[in-house]
Amino acid sequence: MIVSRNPTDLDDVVLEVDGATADAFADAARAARAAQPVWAAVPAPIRGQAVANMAQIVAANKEALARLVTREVGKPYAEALGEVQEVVDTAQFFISEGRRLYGQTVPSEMPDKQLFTFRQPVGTAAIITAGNFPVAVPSWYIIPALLAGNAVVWKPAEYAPACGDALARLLVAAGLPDGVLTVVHGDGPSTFAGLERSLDEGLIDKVGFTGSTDVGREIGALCGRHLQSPCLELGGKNPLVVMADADLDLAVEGALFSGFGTAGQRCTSLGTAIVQEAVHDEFVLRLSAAVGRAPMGDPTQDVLFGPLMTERFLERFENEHLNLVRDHHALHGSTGTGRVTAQNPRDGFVGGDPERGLFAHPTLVTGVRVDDDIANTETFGPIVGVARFGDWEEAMALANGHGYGLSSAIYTRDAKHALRFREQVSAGMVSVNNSTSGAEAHLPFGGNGKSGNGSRQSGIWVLEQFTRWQSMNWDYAGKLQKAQMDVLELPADLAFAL
Ligand code: UN1
Repeated sequence: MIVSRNPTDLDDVVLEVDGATADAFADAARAARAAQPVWAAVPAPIRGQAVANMAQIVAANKEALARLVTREVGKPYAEALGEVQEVVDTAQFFISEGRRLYGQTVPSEMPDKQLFTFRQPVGTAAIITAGNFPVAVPSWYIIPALLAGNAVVWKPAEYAPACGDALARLLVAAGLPDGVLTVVHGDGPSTFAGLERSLDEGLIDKVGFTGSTDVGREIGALCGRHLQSPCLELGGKNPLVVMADADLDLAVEGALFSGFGTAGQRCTSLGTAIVQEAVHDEFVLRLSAAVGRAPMGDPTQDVLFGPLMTERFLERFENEHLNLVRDHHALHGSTGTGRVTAQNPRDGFVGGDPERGLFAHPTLVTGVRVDDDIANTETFGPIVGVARFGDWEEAMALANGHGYGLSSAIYTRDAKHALRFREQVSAGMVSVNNSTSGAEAHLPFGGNGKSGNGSRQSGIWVLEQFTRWQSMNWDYAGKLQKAQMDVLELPADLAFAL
């Protein structure tokens, strides 16, 4: 049984649902496999019309869906509204892609022969998503996959099943035939077993996964054994470099939002602020004051961040991530560390009794060095490191040394620093004078190294994940023309004897 609870008030059970067995997962994949050709036969502009309906239906249910996001994962309501809007934006982008999905005409090396390319749907996609963006990130996969003529089996996070059901209901209501989009709930092990069984039986053609690097590795290995390349969107240790010439208040604001917004539970959340010597102490002073003042608490009110999403995240925050703090570090930012309780209160906590929920003090850790565990571990919670640097090489070592490569930011007034940073940073996404988080729905999203396998979501780029190129040649010469034959004789005076 999967029980989803409101992380602001654990007595509030949002949904109880039976978890699917591996067999049930494979059954859903089989049904999707059967439904897919029917859907693929619908002309792409008409599939685009279904996506237009999705945009309208989700927009019409925006507040209700956002309230559910806030209730189920504790995301502040204003952010939850933005998240639902991102689903609408994604749908709006793909409506007209139904009228494009362009292929190409390509010149042939033969006379009387023409060459073409077509985008073909991949087939059946299994999408497995995290709960920190319980509707927006799933929509980044599901909407383009459907538009391109695929069928989808979606496994939402086990701590956000109600958001999963709600979004799927809205999308299906847009006019999808039965079996084209199915939600399967399950825990990690049964989902993995179901995926393995479905791949073994040839029922799944593409896997999309957003989650941890460790699980991504296992999914990558499983897909690799089946000669498939999944779309993997994994963790990050996103750097934010502050140059001495930066607008310091802007940098502080960006660090506060990307470090502690969503309680640090974004794959694009700030990992380490990397601050040039000359402004380091002033930056720390201003950022710790800002963290100290930041409103946290009840996510239905006007707060920077609410609770951690599940007990598992709070437990890891307290027992693993806070344990990365060493003697040479100093802590700032709150009136305590760890869980917010009556004995360990947060000054200015917004809302009722924090002990009813899963609230954690925001923690700023200064004195971080390049080899520290905290500089190299994704922490996925309200904890941010600060490191100081002297020269550029030191800054880049801190920015890239951890081996992740998702998002990054630099604050500077000098174009040459910004451009050099873009060139040298390992991240797939770079912000200049903006926070590490806050991707837009139509710009490529994805990472390198431990953050993914180079796949990209969003905009036209995600179509590479959910379509395959098919090429066609059409010969009307009426006789066999052989390609790859040496048709042009070199003039004799160009033929050297080597
Ligand atoms: C994620 O945390 O998995 O860039 C995605 C952002 C969001 C997406 C984050 N729009 O912060």
